[in-house]
Order: sequence, then C-alpha cells, then structure tokens
Amino acid sequence: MFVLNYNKTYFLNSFSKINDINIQDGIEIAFVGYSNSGKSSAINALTNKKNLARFSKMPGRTQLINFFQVNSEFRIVDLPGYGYATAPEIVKLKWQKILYHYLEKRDFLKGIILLMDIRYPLKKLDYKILDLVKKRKIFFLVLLTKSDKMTLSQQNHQFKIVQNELNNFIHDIPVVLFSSIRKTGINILKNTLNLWHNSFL
Ligand SMILES: Nc1nc2c(ncn2[C@@H]2O[C@H](COP(=O)(O)OP(=O)(O)OP(=O)(O)O)[C@@H](O)[C@H]2O)c(=O)[nH]1
Ligand SMILES: [Mg+2]
Repeated sequence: MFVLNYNKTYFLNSFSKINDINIQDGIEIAFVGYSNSGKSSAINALTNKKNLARFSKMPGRTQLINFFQVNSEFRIVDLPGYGYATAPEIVKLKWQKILYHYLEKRDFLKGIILLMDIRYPLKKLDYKILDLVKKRKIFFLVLLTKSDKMTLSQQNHQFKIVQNELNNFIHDIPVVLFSSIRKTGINILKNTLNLWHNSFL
C-alpha cells in the first residue's frame, strides 16, 4: 500500500468563490463541520504543523476554501465552519451556499471528513451533510473531536449514541474518537486517507 507523507503537506491556495477554483486534477478530501468543531486543528495535527491551517478561539476564523497539497495528486481542503452563531444571518447564508455548492458539485472531491465536537454532535446542519453524502457517491468518515474534554466512559457513551443514530441514517459509517491535542485518532485518520488515496491509484 502507498502511504502518504502528511508531514510534507503545504499550503496551495485559497478561494472565496467556487468558480475561481482553478485546480483541475487529482483528488481532494474536505474537512467539514460546525464552526469551532476543530477542522483546522485536525489538519494541523494530521500534518504535524503548528499553524498550517489557521485555528482560533474565535469561531468563524476560516473564511476561505483553503487547499493543502499532500502529494502531487492528493489534497486536503479546509472549509469555513457552518453555523457560526454570531455572524450576521446574511453572511452565514452566503457561506452555507458556497459550502454546499462546493460539496455537491466539485468533481475532484472524493471524500468528506465530518467533524463534530463530541459534546455537541448531530446538530441540524450536520444532518444536511449526511443527506448530501447519501446523494453523492463519496467516501465518508466522522470524527468526534475534542474527546479530551470528556472522561473515557463519557466518550464511549457518546460514541455509542452517535454511532446508533448515524446507523439509522447510513449503514456502517466509520466513527472515530478524536483529539488534536492528544493526537487521539490520528493514526486511524491517516490510515483511512491512505486507503481512500490508494483506491484511486
Ligand atoms: N480541547 C481541545 N480543543 C480543541 C481541539 N481541537 C481544536 N480545539 C480548540 O477549538 C477551537 C476551534 O478550533 P479550530 O480548529 O479553529 O476549529 P474550526 O472548526 O477550524 O473553526 P472555524 O474555522 O471557525 O470553522 C480552538 O480554540 C482550538 O484550540 C481538541 O482536540 N481538544
Ligand atoms: Mg477553521
């Protein structure tokens, strides 16, 4: 099996409009989830970089579609979080539209990683992503982030609740307990991306 070297990932480009995206080859995997769910931190942890993807205590930090190149044909994409609570409604809706447009239409998108804060999983807009995954033939993985905020027994309890609920929706969705701080779940994330990448070789 070909193993990707995530440490070599570098920033490629950012776009604020779908039509501006001029990258037209290879495959890409998007990190999706509510604002503050830990997308940028997960990309930093995956790539072993402190600040490749910008993260912040201020929700709504990521405001562009950011592309990172892992190797010549494999990219990861950091998306703006949805549902940033205190953004003006019109800004929220604009970004949701851009996000769904990208997730629905982008041909090079072959996989979605849905990140949910383990304390607040399965909110309204997460279900919209599940709907979209059902419609598109696309790889899918769920990370329950910030697992370090809970005890192990709380984590396992929450894990089962989420897995059961997801199973009602789509069968056999892989769910992973994840923490960027403790690096929990990083190896599963890497192995999953390696498998996805290999399926296109
Ligand atoms: N305890 C803990 N905090 C985390 C973890 N991952 C991220 N955080 C914190 O959560 C906050 C948000 O993280 P980001 O990575 O910026 O979240 P994001 O999903 O990219 O947010 P947007 O760009 O606004 O969509 C930051 O303060 C991070 O330090 C984690 O695994 N554990
Ligand atoms: Mg971000």
